[in-house]
Amino acid sequence: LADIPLVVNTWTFTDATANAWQELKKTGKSVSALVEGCRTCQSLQCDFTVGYGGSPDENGESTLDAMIFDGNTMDMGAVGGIRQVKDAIGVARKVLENTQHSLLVGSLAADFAHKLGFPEESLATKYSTNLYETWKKENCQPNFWKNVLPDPTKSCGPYIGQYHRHDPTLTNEIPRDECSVFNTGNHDTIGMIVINNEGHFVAGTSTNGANHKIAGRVGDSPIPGAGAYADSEIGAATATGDGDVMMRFLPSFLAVEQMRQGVTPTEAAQTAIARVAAKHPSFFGAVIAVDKNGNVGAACNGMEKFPFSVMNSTTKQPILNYVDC
Ligand code: SD4
Repeated sequence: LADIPLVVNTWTFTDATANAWQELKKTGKSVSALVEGCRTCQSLQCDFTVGYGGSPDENGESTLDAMIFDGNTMDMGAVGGIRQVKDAIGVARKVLENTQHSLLVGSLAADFAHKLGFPEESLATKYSTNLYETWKKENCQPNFWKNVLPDPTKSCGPYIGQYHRHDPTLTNEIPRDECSVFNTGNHDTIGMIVINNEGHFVAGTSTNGANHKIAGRVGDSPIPGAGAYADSEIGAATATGDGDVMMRFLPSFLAVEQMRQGVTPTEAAQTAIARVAAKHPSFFGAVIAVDKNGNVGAACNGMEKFPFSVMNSTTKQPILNYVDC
Protein backbone atom coordinates (compact mmCIF):
# COMPACT_ATOMS: atom_id res chain seq x y z
CA LEU A 1 0.00 0.00 0.00
CA ALA A 2 2.81 2.36 -0.84
CA ASP A 3 0.58 5.12 -2.14
CA ILE A 4 -2.05 4.99 0.56
CA PRO A 5 -3.42 7.15 2.19
CA LEU A 6 -4.36 9.03 -0.93
CA VAL A 7 -6.61 11.79 -2.26
CA VAL A 8 -7.52 11.96 -5.95
CA ASN A 9 -9.67 14.70 -7.41
CA THR A 10 -11.09 15.84 -10.75
CA TRP A 11 -9.95 18.90 -12.72
CA THR A 12 -7.47 21.45 -11.39
CA PHE A 13 -9.17 21.84 -8.03
CA THR A 14 -5.91 21.44 -6.12
CA ASP A 15 -6.99 23.55 -3.12
CA ALA A 16 -9.73 21.02 -2.50
CA THR A 17 -7.25 18.16 -2.80
CA ALA A 18 -4.86 19.83 -0.35
CA ASN A 19 -7.61 20.51 2.19
CA ALA A 20 -8.91 16.96 1.95
CA TRP A 21 -5.38 15.73 2.54
CA GLN A 22 -4.92 17.98 5.60
CA GLU A 23 -8.19 16.69 7.04
CA LEU A 24 -7.16 13.10 6.32
CA LYS A 25 -3.85 13.62 8.12
CA LYS A 26 -5.60 15.27 11.05
CA THR A 27 -8.47 12.83 11.53
CA GLY A 28 -7.56 9.70 9.59
CA LYS A 29 -11.20 9.67 8.41
CA SER A 30 -12.00 9.26 4.74
CA VAL A 31 -15.53 10.70 4.96
CA SER A 32 -14.36 13.81 6.83
CA ALA A 33 -11.57 14.35 4.32
CA LEU A 34 -13.90 14.03 1.36
CA VAL A 35 -16.41 16.43 2.89
CA GLU A 36 -13.66 18.95 3.62
CA GLY A 37 -12.36 18.67 0.06
CA CYS A 38 -15.74 19.11 -1.59
CA ARG A 39 -16.64 21.89 0.82
CA THR A 40 -13.53 23.75 -0.23
CA CYS A 41 -14.75 23.78 -3.82
CA GLN A 42 -18.26 24.71 -2.76
CA SER A 43 -16.88 27.77 -0.94
CA LEU A 44 -14.43 28.69 -3.69
CA GLN A 45 -17.16 28.15 -6.30
CA CYS A 46 -14.58 26.15 -8.28
CA ASP A 47 -15.00 27.10 -11.95
CA PHE A 48 -18.46 28.38 -10.94
CA THR A 49 -19.64 24.82 -11.44
CA VAL A 50 -19.44 23.71 -7.83
CA GLY A 51 -21.42 25.39 -5.08
CA TYR A 52 -23.71 28.42 -5.17
CA GLY A 53 -23.84 31.05 -7.89
CA GLY A 54 -23.43 28.84 -10.96
CA SER A 55 -25.37 26.91 -13.60
CA PRO A 56 -28.70 28.73 -13.22
CA ASP A 57 -31.63 26.70 -14.49
CA GLU A 58 -34.26 27.98 -16.93
CA ASN A 59 -35.81 29.98 -14.10
CA GLY A 60 -32.47 31.47 -13.07
CA GLU A 61 -32.12 29.34 -9.94
CA SER A 62 -28.98 27.42 -8.98
CA THR A 63 -29.60 24.04 -7.37
CA LEU A 64 -27.02 21.57 -6.10
CA ASP A 65 -26.29 17.85 -6.36
CA ALA A 66 -23.87 16.01 -4.05
CA MET A 67 -23.06 12.49 -2.91
CA ILE A 68 -20.85 10.55 -0.54
CA PHE A 69 -20.42 6.83 -1.15
CA ASP A 70 -18.80 4.77 1.60
CA GLY A 71 -16.83 1.82 0.26
CA ASN A 72 -16.64 0.05 3.64
CA THR A 73 -20.35 -0.05 4.45
CA MET A 74 -21.68 0.47 0.90
CA ASP A 75 -23.90 3.18 2.42
CA MET A 76 -24.45 6.44 0.69
CA GLY A 77 -25.90 9.87 1.33
CA ALA A 78 -26.88 12.23 -1.44
CA VAL A 79 -28.94 15.25 -2.34
CA GLY A 80 -30.33 16.04 -5.78
CA GLY A 81 -31.48 19.47 -6.89
CA ILE A 82 -31.34 20.84 -3.35
CA ARG A 83 -32.55 24.44 -3.22
CA GLN A 84 -31.29 27.40 -1.19
CA VAL A 85 -28.76 25.45 0.82
CA LYS A 86 -25.08 26.09 0.10
CA ASP A 87 -23.42 23.14 1.77
CA ALA A 88 -24.70 20.29 -0.38
CA ILE A 89 -21.93 17.88 0.61
CA GLY A 90 -22.62 18.63 4.28
CA VAL A 91 -26.26 17.69 3.79
CA ALA A 92 -25.24 14.55 1.88
CA ARG A 93 -23.17 13.60 4.91
CA LYS A 94 -26.21 13.99 7.15
CA VAL A 95 -28.22 11.74 4.83
CA LEU A 96 -25.40 9.19 5.06
CA GLU A 97 -24.85 9.35 8.79
CA ASN A 98 -28.24 10.30 10.22
CA THR A 99 -30.81 8.57 8.03
CA GLN A 100 -31.56 5.20 6.54
CA HIS A 101 -32.15 6.83 3.15
CA SER A 102 -29.74 7.31 0.31
CA LEU A 103 -31.01 10.31 -1.66
CA LEU A 104 -33.17 13.32 -0.80
CA VAL A 105 -34.28 15.82 -3.44
CA GLY A 106 -35.35 19.38 -4.08
CA SER A 107 -37.18 21.60 -1.61
CA LEU A 108 -37.82 18.70 0.71
CA ALA A 109 -34.11 17.97 0.91
CA ALA A 110 -33.76 21.62 1.89
CA ASP A 111 -36.38 21.19 4.63
CA PHE A 112 -34.38 18.24 5.93
CA ALA A 113 -31.23 20.38 5.90
CA HIS A 114 -32.91 23.25 7.75
CA LYS A 115 -34.08 20.86 10.46
CA LEU A 116 -30.44 19.99 11.00
CA GLY A 117 -29.35 23.61 11.13
CA PHE A 118 -28.23 24.39 7.59
CA PRO A 119 -29.33 27.95 6.85
CA GLU A 120 -31.71 28.89 4.06
CA GLU A 121 -29.74 31.10 1.68
CA SER A 122 -30.15 32.35 -1.84
CA LEU A 123 -27.73 30.65 -4.21
CA ALA A 124 -27.94 33.49 -6.73
CA THR A 125 -25.00 35.83 -7.29
CA LYS A 126 -24.22 38.61 -9.72
CA TYR A 127 -22.40 36.06 -11.85
CA SER A 128 -25.28 33.58 -12.01
CA THR A 129 -27.83 36.33 -12.56
CA ASN A 130 -25.77 37.70 -15.47
CA LEU A 131 -25.42 34.25 -16.93
CA TYR A 132 -29.16 33.79 -16.77
CA GLU A 133 -30.03 37.22 -18.17
CA THR A 134 -27.59 36.85 -21.05
CA TRP A 135 -28.95 33.43 -21.89
CA LYS A 136 -32.50 34.77 -21.88
CA LYS A 137 -31.52 37.59 -24.21
CA GLU A 138 -29.93 35.10 -26.56
CA ASN A 139 -33.19 33.25 -26.97
CA CYS A 140 -32.39 30.66 -24.38
CA GLN A 141 -29.97 28.62 -26.47
CA PRO A 142 -28.52 26.14 -25.89
CA ASN A 143 -31.09 24.24 -23.90
CA PHE A 144 -32.07 20.74 -23.03
CA TRP A 145 -35.37 20.39 -24.79
CA LYS A 146 -36.10 18.10 -27.68
CA ASN A 147 -39.15 17.04 -29.62
CA VAL A 148 -41.13 20.15 -28.68
CA LEU A 149 -41.76 23.42 -30.46
CA PRO A 150 -40.78 26.69 -28.83
CA ASP A 151 -43.79 28.73 -27.81
CA PRO A 152 -43.69 31.74 -30.20
CA THR A 153 -45.42 33.92 -27.63
CA LYS A 154 -42.54 33.51 -25.22
CA SER A 155 -39.02 34.75 -25.75
CA CYS A 156 -37.69 31.80 -23.85
CA GLY A 157 -38.75 28.34 -22.63
CA PRO A 158 -40.86 26.76 -21.33
CA TYR A 159 -41.99 25.12 -24.48
CA ILE A 160 -45.42 24.09 -25.50
CA GLY A 161 -45.94 20.40 -25.58
CA GLN A 162 -46.16 19.84 -29.30
CA TYR A 163 -44.14 16.76 -29.79
CA HIS A 164 -42.65 16.46 -33.23
CA ARG A 165 -40.77 13.25 -32.81
CA HIS A 166 -42.24 11.96 -36.03
CA ASP A 167 -42.66 15.24 -37.88
CA PRO A 168 -40.15 15.28 -40.76
CA THR A 169 -40.80 18.95 -41.50
CA LEU A 170 -39.09 19.97 -38.31
CA THR A 171 -35.43 19.82 -39.04
CA ASN A 172 -33.96 22.13 -36.48
CA GLU A 173 -32.85 19.45 -34.10
CA ILE A 174 -29.14 19.26 -33.63
CA PRO A 175 -27.71 15.93 -32.50
CA ARG A 176 -26.84 16.27 -28.85
CA ASP A 177 -23.15 15.56 -29.31
CA GLU A 178 -22.83 18.49 -31.69
CA CYS A 179 -24.50 21.02 -29.47
CA SER A 180 -23.24 19.89 -26.11
CA VAL A 181 -23.49 22.61 -23.53
CA PHE A 182 -20.92 20.73 -21.51
CA ASN A 183 -17.35 21.71 -22.12
CA THR A 184 -14.26 22.63 -20.18
CA GLY A 185 -14.63 26.07 -18.74
CA ASN A 186 -18.33 26.00 -18.21
CA HIS A 187 -18.79 22.77 -16.45
CA ASP A 188 -16.65 20.85 -14.00
CA THR A 189 -17.96 18.82 -11.11
CA ILE A 190 -15.71 17.98 -8.21
CA GLY A 191 -15.40 14.20 -8.00
CA MET A 192 -13.11 13.00 -5.24
CA ILE A 193 -11.76 9.69 -4.02
CA VAL A 194 -10.18 9.37 -0.57
CA ILE A 195 -8.45 6.33 0.92
CA ASN A 196 -7.20 6.42 4.52
CA ASN A 197 -4.36 4.35 5.92
CA GLU A 198 -6.74 1.50 6.71
CA GLY A 199 -7.80 1.25 3.07
CA HIS A 200 -11.22 2.83 3.65
CA PHE A 201 -12.39 4.09 0.25
CA VAL A 202 -14.87 6.93 0.03
CA ALA A 203 -15.92 8.59 -3.22
CA GLY A 204 -18.12 11.62 -3.71
CA THR A 205 -19.18 14.58 -5.76
CA SER A 206 -20.52 18.10 -5.52
CA THR A 207 -21.84 20.21 -8.38
CA ASN A 208 -24.36 22.80 -9.44
CA GLY A 209 -25.25 20.70 -12.47
CA ALA A 210 -25.73 22.08 -15.94
CA ASN A 211 -26.16 25.62 -17.22
CA HIS A 212 -29.76 26.40 -18.17
CA LYS A 213 -31.03 22.99 -17.22
CA ILE A 214 -34.76 22.47 -17.18
CA ALA A 215 -35.84 23.17 -13.60
CA GLY A 216 -35.95 19.92 -11.68
CA ARG A 217 -33.10 18.30 -13.55
CA VAL A 218 -30.79 16.14 -11.45
CA GLY A 219 -27.49 15.05 -12.97
CA ASP A 220 -25.31 12.00 -12.54
CA SER A 221 -23.39 13.33 -9.56
CA PRO A 222 -25.74 12.13 -6.79
CA ILE A 223 -26.53 8.83 -8.51
CA PRO A 224 -24.60 5.83 -7.15
CA GLY A 225 -22.48 4.14 -9.77
CA ALA A 226 -22.86 7.16 -12.02
CA GLY A 227 -21.22 10.16 -10.29
CA ALA A 228 -19.15 7.98 -7.97
CA TYR A 229 -18.84 4.49 -6.56
CA ALA A 230 -16.57 2.81 -4.04
CA ASP A 231 -15.94 -0.64 -2.69
CA SER A 232 -13.02 -0.83 -0.27
CA GLU A 233 -12.36 -4.42 -1.37
CA ILE A 234 -11.69 -3.23 -4.91
CA GLY A 235 -11.29 0.53 -5.32
CA ALA A 236 -13.36 3.51 -6.37
CA ALA A 237 -14.23 5.68 -9.33
CA THR A 238 -15.81 9.03 -10.01
CA ALA A 239 -17.11 10.70 -13.16
CA THR A 240 -17.53 14.21 -14.47
CA GLY A 241 -19.06 15.58 -17.66
CA ASP A 242 -22.38 15.41 -19.45
CA GLY A 243 -24.31 13.74 -16.67
CA ASP A 244 -27.55 13.40 -18.58
CA VAL A 245 -25.80 11.05 -20.97
CA MET A 246 -23.23 9.51 -18.64
CA MET A 247 -25.64 8.44 -15.90
CA ARG A 248 -27.30 5.98 -18.26
CA PHE A 249 -24.08 3.96 -18.41
CA LEU A 250 -23.17 3.95 -14.70
CA PRO A 251 -19.55 4.62 -15.58
CA SER A 252 -18.24 4.69 -12.01
CA PHE A 253 -19.85 1.36 -11.22
CA LEU A 254 -18.54 -0.07 -14.47
CA ALA A 255 -15.00 1.08 -13.71
CA VAL A 256 -15.06 -0.51 -10.24
CA GLU A 257 -16.48 -3.73 -11.66
CA GLN A 258 -13.76 -3.74 -14.31
CA MET A 259 -11.14 -3.49 -11.58
CA ARG A 260 -12.89 -6.35 -9.81
CA GLN A 261 -12.14 -8.38 -12.93
CA GLY A 262 -8.48 -7.53 -12.50
CA VAL A 263 -7.87 -4.78 -15.02
CA THR A 264 -5.81 -1.68 -14.19
CA PRO A 265 -7.51 1.58 -13.15
CA THR A 266 -6.53 3.14 -16.49
CA GLU A 267 -8.09 0.30 -18.45
CA ALA A 268 -11.16 0.37 -16.22
CA ALA A 269 -11.65 4.09 -16.81
CA GLN A 270 -11.08 3.63 -20.54
CA THR A 271 -13.70 0.89 -20.70
CA ALA A 272 -16.24 3.07 -18.88
CA ILE A 273 -15.60 5.99 -21.22
CA ALA A 274 -15.66 3.78 -24.30
CA ARG A 275 -19.06 2.39 -23.30
CA VAL A 276 -20.56 5.89 -23.38
CA ALA A 277 -18.62 6.94 -26.50
CA ALA A 278 -19.91 3.95 -28.43
CA LYS A 279 -23.33 5.63 -28.43
CA HIS A 280 -22.25 9.27 -28.07
CA PRO A 281 -18.93 9.58 -29.91
CA SER A 282 -18.17 13.16 -28.91
CA PHE A 283 -19.70 13.32 -25.45
CA PHE A 284 -17.83 15.45 -22.90
CA GLY A 285 -16.70 13.57 -19.84
CA ALA A 286 -14.04 11.82 -17.80
CA VAL A 287 -13.68 9.00 -15.30
CA ILE A 288 -11.02 8.56 -12.63
CA ALA A 289 -10.41 5.14 -11.06
CA VAL A 290 -8.24 4.05 -8.13
CA ASP A 291 -7.51 0.46 -7.17
CA LYS A 292 -6.99 -0.83 -3.66
CA ASN A 293 -3.23 -0.53 -3.98
CA GLY A 294 -3.52 3.17 -4.71
CA ASN A 295 -2.86 2.92 -8.45
CA VAL A 296 -4.66 5.74 -10.23
CA GLY A 297 -5.98 5.86 -13.79
CA ALA A 298 -8.20 8.16 -15.83
CA ALA A 299 -9.79 8.41 -19.24
CA CYS A 300 -11.77 11.11 -21.00
CA ASN A 301 -13.66 12.08 -24.13
CA GLY A 302 -14.74 15.24 -25.91
CA MET A 303 -11.85 17.41 -24.76
CA GLU A 304 -8.15 17.47 -25.49
CA LYS A 305 -6.81 16.60 -22.06
CA PHE A 306 -8.41 15.97 -18.72
CA PRO A 307 -6.63 17.26 -15.60
CA PHE A 308 -6.87 15.60 -12.20
CA SER A 309 -4.85 15.92 -9.03
CA VAL A 310 -3.32 13.39 -6.68
CA MET A 311 -1.88 13.86 -3.21
CA ASN A 312 -0.24 11.42 -0.83
CA SER A 313 2.64 11.51 1.64
CA THR A 314 5.19 11.16 -1.16
CA THR A 315 3.88 14.04 -3.26
CA LYS A 316 3.56 16.37 -0.24
CA GLN A 317 1.44 18.67 -2.40
CA PRO A 318 -1.33 18.11 -4.95
CA ILE A 319 0.21 16.94 -8.21
CA LEU A 320 -1.66 17.72 -11.40
CA ASN A 321 -1.81 14.96 -13.99
CA TYR A 322 -3.17 15.26 -17.51
CA VAL A 323 -4.59 12.37 -19.45
CA ASP A 324 -4.99 12.67 -23.25
CA CYS A 325 -8.48 12.02 -24.53
C1 SD4 B 1 -23.77 17.04 -14.24
N1 SD4 B 1 -21.80 15.65 -14.21
O1 SD4 B 1 -24.56 17.58 -13.49
C2 SD4 B 1 -22.32 16.93 -13.83
C3 SD4 B 1 -21.58 18.04 -14.43
C4 SD4 B 1 -20.11 17.82 -14.62
O2 SD4 B 1 -18.18 18.37 -15.71
O3 SD4 B 1 -19.50 16.98 -14.12
N2 SD4 B 1 -19.47 18.55 -15.46
O4 SD4 B 1 -24.10 16.60 -15.34
